[in-house]
Amino acid sequence: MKAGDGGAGCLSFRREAHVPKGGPDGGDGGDGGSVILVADPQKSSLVDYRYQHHFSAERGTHGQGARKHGKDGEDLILPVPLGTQVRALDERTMEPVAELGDLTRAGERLEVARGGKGGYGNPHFVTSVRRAPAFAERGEPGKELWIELEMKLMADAALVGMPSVGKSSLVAAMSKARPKVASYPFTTLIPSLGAVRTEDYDYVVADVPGLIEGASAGRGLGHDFLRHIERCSVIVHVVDATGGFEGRNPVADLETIDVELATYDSELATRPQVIVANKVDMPESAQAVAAVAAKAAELERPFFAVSALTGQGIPALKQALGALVFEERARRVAELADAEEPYERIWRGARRSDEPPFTLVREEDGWRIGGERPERWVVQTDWDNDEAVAYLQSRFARLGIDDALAEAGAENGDEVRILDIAFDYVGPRELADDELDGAEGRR
Ligand SMILES: Nc1nc2c(ncn2[C@@H]2O[C@H](COP(=O)(O)OP(=O)(O)OP(=O)(O)O)[C@@H](O)[C@H]2O)c(=O)[nH]1
Ligand SMILES: [Mg+2]
Repeated sequence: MKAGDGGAGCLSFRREAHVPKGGPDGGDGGDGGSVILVADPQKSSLVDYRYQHHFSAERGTHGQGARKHGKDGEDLILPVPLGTQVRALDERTMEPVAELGDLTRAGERLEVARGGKGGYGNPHFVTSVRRAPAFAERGEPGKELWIELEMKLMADAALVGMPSVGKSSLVAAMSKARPKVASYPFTTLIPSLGAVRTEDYDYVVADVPGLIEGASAGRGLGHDFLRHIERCSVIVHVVDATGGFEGRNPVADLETIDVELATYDSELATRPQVIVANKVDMPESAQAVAAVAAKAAELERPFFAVSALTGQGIPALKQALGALVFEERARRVAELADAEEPYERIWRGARRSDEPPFTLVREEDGWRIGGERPERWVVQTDWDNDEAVAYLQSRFARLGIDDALAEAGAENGDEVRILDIAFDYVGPRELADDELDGAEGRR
């Protein structure tokens, strides 16, 4: 991914017949476009990125005379399916080195490579004593990096409920998946996914490890798995119509789990939910089925009585759940189209706001300066222009780099490096007035 370079600021002075000594009037360079990934519910795979591997955003154009600013480059927007994980790769080893993001919500955006800032034109460097600055800034190069995209399968519907109610058995009954099923609680340790197919619908269900009272506070295996439910558009709430282990009351269980979901995230309480009473093959289930059905009616939620063991009621559940999932998908697409501001998250690199303005490291035969600002200043300096270089030195001094070097024991003639540029250290010096009176503008 290559973001657009910033355009160069312009070095120019007004020239008109009746103005003998025109003032500086170089325009600023435009900012380069960024490369942005966006989660698109209409994409179902990463096939667009299988054969094309290089993507770049537009560069900003250069500033011109008469204070004409350059144009900003267009961002490059790359659609990816929901459930795409994004990692930065080391450019030599191609091994992942950082998680950049996880695009799970329709419209979620991730800026993976930021466009370079445009350089300032020479009017920005006017001070009381430097009336005619004969330099301008170069544009900042756009960020460039290799990334890896991985599409994690995301479930449309999550099966939740107390342990041993038969969630994994239901995944097995609805799909070709064969998750582990056993008669003791907490058999499922990580969610298992099953692809459900009916004549009309394709969708994915996941079972979730059994939830218990207090799950939202981290009891049982709860907490980690409630996260998975957040991603699903429909909740399938499963209860055991036999009372199951410990001879439970399915209606009370239903209420308990609802409270846990709502406590974890109040939005989960409004998520479309269907209620499934499982194990209706067992004769003792009849009374509980009627009670759960009544509760479902009261809550105005669709209700299904099924048996994962015999398959009774499973085709009807698959069909109705498919219709609901597709309805939800359509609703989310429409919602996205209406959204004024798409849900946006921007990755701003590993830098933190409380980071020091620069770093100073002793190297074997010299010193190395790092940091976002000094590095950007260096790449934006026109090294063929002495005045620009002098201005850069004054910027360093103002940032405190000279003092830090002196304090660290730098000696005259030591080499000081920033990126791939090396300077000779010339010892502490007094700042001239015009150096203190700098035009920093937005930087
Ligand atoms: N009779 C009967 N038994 C069932 C049915 N569904 C599941 N079971 C049994 O119930 C027990 C628990 O089933 P699982 O599918 O492992 O339950 P789970 O909800 O996934 O359990 P955890 O993963 O531990 O939360 C097993 O012994 C299953 O054989 C059913 O429809 N009828
Ligand atoms: Mg299970």
